[in-house]
Amino acid sequence: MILNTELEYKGNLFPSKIISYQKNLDTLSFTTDNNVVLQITVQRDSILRFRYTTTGIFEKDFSYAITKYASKGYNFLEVTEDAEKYIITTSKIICHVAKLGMRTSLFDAKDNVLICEDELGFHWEESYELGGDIVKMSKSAQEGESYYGLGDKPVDNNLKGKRFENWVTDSYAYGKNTDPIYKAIPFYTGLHHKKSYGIFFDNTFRTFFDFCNERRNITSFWAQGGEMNYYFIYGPKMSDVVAYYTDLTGKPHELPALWTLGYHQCKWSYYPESKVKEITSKFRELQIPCDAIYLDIDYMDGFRCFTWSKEYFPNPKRMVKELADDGFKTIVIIDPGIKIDREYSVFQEGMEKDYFCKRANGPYMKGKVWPGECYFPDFTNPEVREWWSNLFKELVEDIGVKGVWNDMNEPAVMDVPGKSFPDDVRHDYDGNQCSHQKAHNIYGMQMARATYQGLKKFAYPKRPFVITRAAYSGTQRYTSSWTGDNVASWEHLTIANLQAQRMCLSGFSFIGSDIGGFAEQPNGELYARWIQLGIFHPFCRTHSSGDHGDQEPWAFGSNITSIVKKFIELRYQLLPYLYTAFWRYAMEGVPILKSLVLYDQSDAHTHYRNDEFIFGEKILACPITEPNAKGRRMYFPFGDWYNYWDDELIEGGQELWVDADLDSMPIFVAAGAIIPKYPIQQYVGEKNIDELVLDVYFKLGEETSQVFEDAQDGYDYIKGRYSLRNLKLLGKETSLIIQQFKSGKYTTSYETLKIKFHGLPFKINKIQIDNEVVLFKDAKFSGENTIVISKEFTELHITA
Ligand code: MIG
Repeated sequence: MILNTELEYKGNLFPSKIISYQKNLDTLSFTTDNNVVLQITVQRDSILRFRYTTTGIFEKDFSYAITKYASKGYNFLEVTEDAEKYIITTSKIICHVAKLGMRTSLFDAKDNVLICEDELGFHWEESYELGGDIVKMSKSAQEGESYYGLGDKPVDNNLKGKRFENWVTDSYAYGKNTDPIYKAIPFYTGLHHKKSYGIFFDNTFRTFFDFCNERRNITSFWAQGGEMNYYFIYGPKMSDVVAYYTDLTGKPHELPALWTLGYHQCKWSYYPESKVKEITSKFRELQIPCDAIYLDIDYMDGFRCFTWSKEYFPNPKRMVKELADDGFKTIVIIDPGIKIDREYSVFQEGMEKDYFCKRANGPYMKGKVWPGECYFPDFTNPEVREWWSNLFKELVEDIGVKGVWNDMNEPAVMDVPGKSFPDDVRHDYDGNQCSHQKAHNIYGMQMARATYQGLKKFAYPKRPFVITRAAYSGTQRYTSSWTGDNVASWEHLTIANLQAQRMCLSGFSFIGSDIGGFAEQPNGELYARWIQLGIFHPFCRTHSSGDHGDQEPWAFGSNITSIVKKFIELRYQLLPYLYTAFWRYAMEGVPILKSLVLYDQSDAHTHYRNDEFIFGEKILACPITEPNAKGRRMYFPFGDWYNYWDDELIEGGQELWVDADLDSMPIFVAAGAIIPKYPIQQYVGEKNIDELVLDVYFKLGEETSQVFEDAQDGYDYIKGRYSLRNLKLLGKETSLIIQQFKSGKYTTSYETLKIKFHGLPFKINKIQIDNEVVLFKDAKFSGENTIVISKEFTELHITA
């Protein structure tokens, strides 16, 4: 008898010849004679979904990433064939599917330029260990192609030449190029011949992306299980690709309360209560604006979630109220690990209701985290999410906590290989039971989602606020995020900049880093430089591990304190500008930070830039990321730019030296921009806004700007109670016209606009509003290039 226990190695397997084709409304199916089916679904004219199975049968179609609000529908669809291929045409894309081998090529429908083309195309390897297939896709890189995106990768903007893995991982003190780290966002954009497209590989298993690393002209992606299931998204503008991806995986379900865009102060940990109060009082004493104060794990009783340490926080409700009276919102951390403790109600309930994750053969998934041995709720079960959301009732409704910070939700487990659950742990996956291999990358997302549901319920009628560390595509619908345990080093300041830009390009704009660094301690110079970058990040929070000394704005001497104060004040002045950018992100998926390549992809100089970025629509910022710098060189994208500090005009399309001592940083405003500003407040809502400042930057020609305002919290804006000013500027040699188109039913608290002109090439001789001449004294014009006019104006006309 011959015994053979060696596995037969079949290697890569390929689709053979297409033998049948079917069209069912928006879905086209192609079947090969070796039983591979390719389903192409037309999501929109510019989005095609490609789904493959090797068994003739597809899994149940389920995705945590795709939102039910995603736009669907197309204007045009035609399928034809010739001897070699099928040809699918929408109004934006032409797709060829080869009859032999099933390879696809995608073209711009307008000019027939080849955008994206299979090399080997779809292929697979059978996986004896895991069952199913390792699914693979390879594409030919086009000439001069660059790649961007992939979530939180701490690498240079352009991904070309690198290989990555997506497996959500607790990564204390990660460094440049560490991979993978906390997030799995399997979405990238490609750019060549000035045209951009995106690929979203919606597969939650461990996935890999190779951008011309293994083979010089080949880009590939693959997963350790599940289906080859990806969306091809065509621009050709990269900003549209990102907006379409964000539409598909979801925009934030509501605008953030304005205060969440203020400055946040955090540390591991501020306790007891007296320490918290000492910190908050110091902010007010020094008049450094701050809206939120954080309680890290030590506020709890033995790290039991939803409890308080009686010793450190004897009366949380009173404390939270007192902090609120002083303008501080209290935010608390909540981890997934539930302490094994029969006296602890959350543990009891989780046991009674069978809500904790289990191993393949039945035992609970036991793991050590801060509380000691813990069990972990299966957040992939909708009933568990509902239960979890209700646990926030007391914290939010009764005690008055305003935000919840989800940490360790990769999930992180201490002292075990892989620092997480083993692969065999079972998950409900919303009724699609599976192992941790499939659920790992979305576990943290589902925890954040359940937390969000709780906040939404109990903070009502105010808006929810959640922060998460782990994320998968689509998590941006529920929560903000930070970049995890970084380090107080100059290199990490660069990394924070790259990560925030990359997250914005990956559909997740509500992002920030631990300002100053989590591990180790920055010196004052590094801290000041980091604050300068941090005020341009949508989420703006100082956080540190605390074991290396203090990291508050005043911890580095009075010189640094005043620099930090100045920049946090600038953040507060720019709140209406940032809020407007956030509104555009939440409505249209426009990223809040734009890497230069996303801002102007037609300029090849932008393809490898890392440091400069556009904040909102009109502000160009570039952090100083080296010690002892008196300035730096930076690239100016095309257009004219005003230096924010002295209004000097700079012509774009070149690299220049910019002075920036420690009390300054390179900030520029696009010519023609109208930037709204609020007065400096110690916290959002401290002052009644009784005048809106509009900084108007002259341009020869036309430009439009927007200002979006509402009640700053609550849901009335959804019912139309917002104020949107569309402002159109038209500059000529001797005149400037600003037209205002207003919409929305919200009445702003102020009656007047204070307009400050920058770079006016002429002396104001005449002011007209809505075709009537206005006296200088009525417009409070005193020669300073500042006038005050009614907020209701429709046309302002100033002339030499
Ligand atoms: O094992 O809660 O990233 O922000 O301060 C460390 C303590 C757990 C990691 C988080 C960090 C937080 C810390 N946490």
